[in-house]
Amino acid sequence: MLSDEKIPNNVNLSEDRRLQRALLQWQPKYLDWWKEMGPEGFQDVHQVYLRTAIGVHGQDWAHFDYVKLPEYRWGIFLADPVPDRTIGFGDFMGQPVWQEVPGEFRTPLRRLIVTQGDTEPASVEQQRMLGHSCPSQYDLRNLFQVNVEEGRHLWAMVYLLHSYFGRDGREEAEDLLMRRSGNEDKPRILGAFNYPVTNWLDFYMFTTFTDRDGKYQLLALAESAFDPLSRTTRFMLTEEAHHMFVGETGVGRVLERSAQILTKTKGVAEDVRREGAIDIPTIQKYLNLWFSLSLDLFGGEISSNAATNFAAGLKGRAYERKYEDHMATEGSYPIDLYENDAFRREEVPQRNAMNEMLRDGYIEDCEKVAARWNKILESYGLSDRIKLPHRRFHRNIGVYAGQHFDPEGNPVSDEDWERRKYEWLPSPEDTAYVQNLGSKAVFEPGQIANWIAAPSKGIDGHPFEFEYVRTDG
Ligand code: BYC
Repeated sequence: MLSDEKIPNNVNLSEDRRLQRALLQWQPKYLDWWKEMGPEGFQDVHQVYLRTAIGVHGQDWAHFDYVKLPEYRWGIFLADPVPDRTIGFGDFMGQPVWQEVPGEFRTPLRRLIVTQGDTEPASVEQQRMLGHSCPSQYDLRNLFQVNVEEGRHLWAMVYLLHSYFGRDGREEAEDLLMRRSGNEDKPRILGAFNYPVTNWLDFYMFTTFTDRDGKYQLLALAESAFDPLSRTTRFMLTEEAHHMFVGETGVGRVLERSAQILTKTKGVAEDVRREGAIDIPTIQKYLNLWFSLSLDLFGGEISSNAATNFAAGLKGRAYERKYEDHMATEGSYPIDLYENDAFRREEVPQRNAMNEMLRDGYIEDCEKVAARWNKILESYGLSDRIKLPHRRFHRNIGVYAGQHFDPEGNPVSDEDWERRKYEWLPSPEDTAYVQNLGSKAVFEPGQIANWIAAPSKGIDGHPFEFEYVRTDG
């Protein structure tokens, strides 16, 4: 029986019988989905040392304990309301925020919530086989932590759909469990969430770059005039930070292992592979892949959807307060188009360029990550550096889709692209190599695969050697 105790929450679930009933009907379907599409092979006997959200305040918002994955307590938490909060941007700027959905914005708001919600189960589906190739117990635990929290983020969006969108919302909540990442007939909504994540380098890049899109989209939704969406996404950001930590430190440790080998052999990329680790040029190709896939998640550079969402107060910009002009009705934003073999700068009305502005902040954030990775290489005395590709590189959405650019952003012909693409993106051989490293999965506490450096510390004050995953009996 679903009760307050069974769904940890701070939304007075026990006092809302209608919502309780709706969630009661959805919960078993969610669990069926989790058992079918969640981490493969780790559902029954494994107990995982996991963080579970139990509130939204200070240090006490989560607690750590061993739990079997299907028994994780997925809860519903909203950040505390901001007293007298008013709308911070768009046509309704200064008016009180909404506690209900205005009829005229029902469809676009539902669409935003569904799109956000769809990414959460998608990522769990993409990562479901990774447990079998893990480089350490510590990493295995982090994978599952990310997975259960994406599950909780799905709950967060389903809570909004059930609470505020009536029958349509309930139907959408069901559909969120029906689509499948990479399935041709019923794919997930956004491109990157249908792309296979088949090895741990994919996973670390995904959690660095794709989860970071999550950060920026959640920041933009946290500005929403629809207060329940704002409060829900604000709390989701707390969990998102750990996912990006897993990604950034994961890639950092792969780079570090490479650097250790290069300094030892005073050698070249081939030595790294000969020693069974991942060479820097291959790491760069995976970076190019996941950064570009994630750039697409911001939508088109010139977007009337984005303009409508901003005007209506549904979705703002990340850190909206840092802007002086919250109306964005005047002035323009320059976008470089490539047409008839030449670049042409188009001045786009600001509201139509909201996706691009959000992407700018994201790229700036990613630059900082790349700089921190390069510090690792520098600390080993290496001159090798990794670099973000240009925003035009390998794009499938927006004004650069259907054209080819190299990682510096220079146009390349279709023929040159075909000839050179595996200089820039993982080739089938690269993928086979990286994939094969996972055939020697490491499950013993304190052990680490040869292709990655151990982390500098463990989780929740425990050392790396701690038994983060144990089996019954
Ligand atoms: N793939 O006006 P446009 C996360 C569609 S990640 C496929 O250019 P718009 C997480 C678009 O739907 C964060 N289709 O863009 C991370 C539209 O279709 P319709 C997820 C795409 O609408 C890791 C058409 O192209 N949250 O949380 O302004 C693990 C024209 O669209 C794509 C959100 O995305 C694409 N990449 O912006 C777990 C926030 N891009 O209407 C979780 C909510 C665009 O013509 N979503 N299209 O049929 C949004 O704000 C917007 O939907 C988007 C698109 C920013 C995604």
